[in-house]
Amino acid sequence: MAYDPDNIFAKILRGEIPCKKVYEDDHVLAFDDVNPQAPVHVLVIPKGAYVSMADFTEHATDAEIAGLIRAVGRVAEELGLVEGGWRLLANHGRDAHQEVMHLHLHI
Ligand code: DGP
Repeated sequence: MAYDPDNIFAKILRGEIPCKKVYEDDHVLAFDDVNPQAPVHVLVIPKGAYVSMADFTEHATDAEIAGLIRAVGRVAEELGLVEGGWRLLANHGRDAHQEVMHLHLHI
């Protein structure tokens, strides 16, 4: 599937739609999910244009991949989740009900 630059998370990255930011660096943006399924529900997204984990793992640079994974650990730490525990989830494609076609990891 081709990347659609008008997906909601692309608009958030461009600042065209607001978000409640919890973390940002050169590679990622993390923000509160608009429809939280847990007391803490944050989405971590790469800044690059990747539809899914398959797209990301095939085409992203090593620096982008390391940046995303490191950011996940950092966000969990900064949100105080490490001691109590937390879950990391990515919905991939139609059968997993991926709604937004820009890779996002749910914390
Ligand atoms: P998924 O099914 O994995 O594609 O989940 C998409 C998530 O994105 C869902 O939990 C709701 C969230 N979401 C959708 N639109 C927006 C938005 O405009 N802002 C924010 N913060 N989250 C959104």
